[in-house]
Amino acid sequence: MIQTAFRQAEKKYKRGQPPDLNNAVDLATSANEAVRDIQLAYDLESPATTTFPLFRQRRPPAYVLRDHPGLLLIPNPFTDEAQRWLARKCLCDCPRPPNRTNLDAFFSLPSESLFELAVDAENRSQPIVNRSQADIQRSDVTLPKDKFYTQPGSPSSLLERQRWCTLGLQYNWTTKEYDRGSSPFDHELDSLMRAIAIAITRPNGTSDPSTGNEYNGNSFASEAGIINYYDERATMAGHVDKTEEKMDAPLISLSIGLSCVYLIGGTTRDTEPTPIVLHSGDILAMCGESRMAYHGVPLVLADTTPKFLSCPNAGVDDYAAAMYPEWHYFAEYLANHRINCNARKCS
Ligand SMILES: O=C(O)CCC(=O)C(=O)O
Repeated sequence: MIQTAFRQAEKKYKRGQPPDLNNAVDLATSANEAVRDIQLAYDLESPATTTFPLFRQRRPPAYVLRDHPGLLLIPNPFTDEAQRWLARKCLCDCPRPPNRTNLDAFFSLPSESLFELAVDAENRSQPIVNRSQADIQRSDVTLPKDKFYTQPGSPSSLLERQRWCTLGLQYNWTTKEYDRGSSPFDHELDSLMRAIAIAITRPNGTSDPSTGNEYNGNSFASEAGIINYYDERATMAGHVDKTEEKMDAPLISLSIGLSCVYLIGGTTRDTEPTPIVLHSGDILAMCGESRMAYHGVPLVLADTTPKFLSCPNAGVDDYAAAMYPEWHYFAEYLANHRINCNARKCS
């Protein structure tokens, strides 16, 4: 069987132990010929919905991949507090009804997130959320829906099996369409995505269309999104996101926790993809023609979560101290997981 160039690259990274990152674009380690500097034409402004600064700079360094016009990268522009806040959003606020997760088909899940339930179960004396003892008992286990799963799952065992959660318009993985009706998209997360969409509008200004993003970010709204949860062995196969009715708006994607190798190819699997190492806090935006490109994650890189996220005492000296009295639980999760949170405009 003939293997496509994309498949070959996926195999190379899945097999490589230790991984060979020599040809990968890694903006944290060196300048790379595969990318070109671009100037953001608009400020990256912290939205009014958050009470602390999300970004370290208004005009952070930004790049476009030379071989993939429209594939824009902003290496971690976030404050440490913002990354902790994002982790909390992705673990506690978003993966709960009416948003769906991969576990919904098999288990009757309670209204709290599995992360909160797992923490409560371990730490009865100081619950992360204020719930009555009766609530905690009830949500101690989650009931199987199907005879295939005969045992109830404990929150912590199910948390390890939580792979994705859908936001806003709920994506139906069977029909590969968005279901009618929608859950509200987290307002603060949407404000953040809008701020990014505005900042990446026509980088270098109108005289340089070669960056590949002509979209006016003021028109952006997060209508659908996915949060992907990767453990150290998890991968995402190459695919194109093309369910959205209109593809002219950027797909904005954020990484938290472990680094990974991300492959970006062309409109068929025959194009050899460019490997990019994505780190915690990096913003990647698929704009213009790159929006139709095959992409995937063949490898998560162990032991790469920054200390301020993986250290149990992180946050004690800053704003996060009040918000995250139970930070060590987040730290434990983030030390060996990557979270990707992405947003799309569909209409
Ligand atoms: O995890 C990533 O960075 C990519 C996620 C992705 O491609 C998707 O959700 O469609």
